[in-house]
Amino acid sequence: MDHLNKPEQEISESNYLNRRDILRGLGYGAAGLTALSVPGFLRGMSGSLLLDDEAVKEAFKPAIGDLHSDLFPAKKSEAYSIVPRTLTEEKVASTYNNFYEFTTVKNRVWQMAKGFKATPWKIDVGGAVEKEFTLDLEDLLKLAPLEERTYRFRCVETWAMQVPWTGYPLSKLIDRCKPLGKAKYIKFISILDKDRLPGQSDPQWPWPYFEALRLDEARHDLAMVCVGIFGHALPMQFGAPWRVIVPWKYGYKSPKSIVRIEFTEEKPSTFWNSAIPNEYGFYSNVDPSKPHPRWSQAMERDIGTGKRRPTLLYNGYAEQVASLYKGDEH
Ligand SMILES: Nc1nc2c(c(=O)[nH]1)N[C@H]1C(S)=C(S)[C@@H](COP(=O)(O)O)O[C@H]1N2
Ligand SMILES: [Mo]
Repeated sequence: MDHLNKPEQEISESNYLNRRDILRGLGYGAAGLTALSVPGFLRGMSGSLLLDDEAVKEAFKPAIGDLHSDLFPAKKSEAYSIVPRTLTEEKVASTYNNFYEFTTVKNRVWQMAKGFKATPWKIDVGGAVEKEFTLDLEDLLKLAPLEERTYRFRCVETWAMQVPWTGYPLSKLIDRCKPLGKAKYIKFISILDKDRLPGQSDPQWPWPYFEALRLDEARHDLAMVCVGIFGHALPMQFGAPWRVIVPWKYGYKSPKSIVRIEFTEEKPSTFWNSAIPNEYGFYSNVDPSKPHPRWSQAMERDIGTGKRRPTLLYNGYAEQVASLYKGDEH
């Protein structure tokens, strides 16, 4: 695997994360590794490479246990089952995550999330809706037929993968929420639970995680309510019991473990935009021609093969979504 030895420029959404935090996170002391070796070492190590099969199976366990296991695996979507690339292996995708509520160290998220119970779960719906109400997990899972869709996924940090998500179009959930005609945006708020989420003790972040979409983006057929991956309900590291998946945008626009939805007339702020406004905008559509202030977006790295390839405009979904945007909306 060529990426194992390749020293790379350190790419991280969190600009304050320093080398000592990384080493501590990996369980190493400060001695022994040279500064140059660290970023390459971290990048190349998907975690799974060092794990035996038994340990990795822990990473595949649904955070809702056996509940509703009869709904999985769901039927493959005819429209979205083919990806012109190799599917990312489950053990790779399940051990390389961004979920800052647990830790900023990607290959440790799954271990810290192990045993986290995502039941019971409630979702409050509010803001510009006919009537505020609360959904439970069963309502959410049965709101529309589940299907499996294989999408490309691209983090703003330049890593990328291809995985089969299970869920249904977000538009079905929006319809169920009955937003008022004046609603223009949908906002998602993730779980807040300092006792169970160690990352939320870090005061540098505006907890809880929150994200938003323009309502017409959210209603696009590609945008998904996601409740499963690789044919089973979501393990915690993927944002159990449900998250949103928006495959043409950078990964941070796909919020995990959502407990509240709000409809608004004004454009909401978002977690990353409020934390580091000059680096993360609202639209955040994947675009190889628009560099991040600290790195190029021209190329991406596949976490399965370690290979680099050119980034695709709208992450390869330009044909479907380009018409949603005017020139300045990136
Ligand atoms: N609640 C919450 N949602 C989140 C994040 C997070 O830290 N917290 N990270 C985001 C980022 S930066 C990415 S790239 C994706 C990663 O999704 P994955 O770990 O399932 O691949 O989740 C996004 N959703
Ligand atoms: Mo990301």
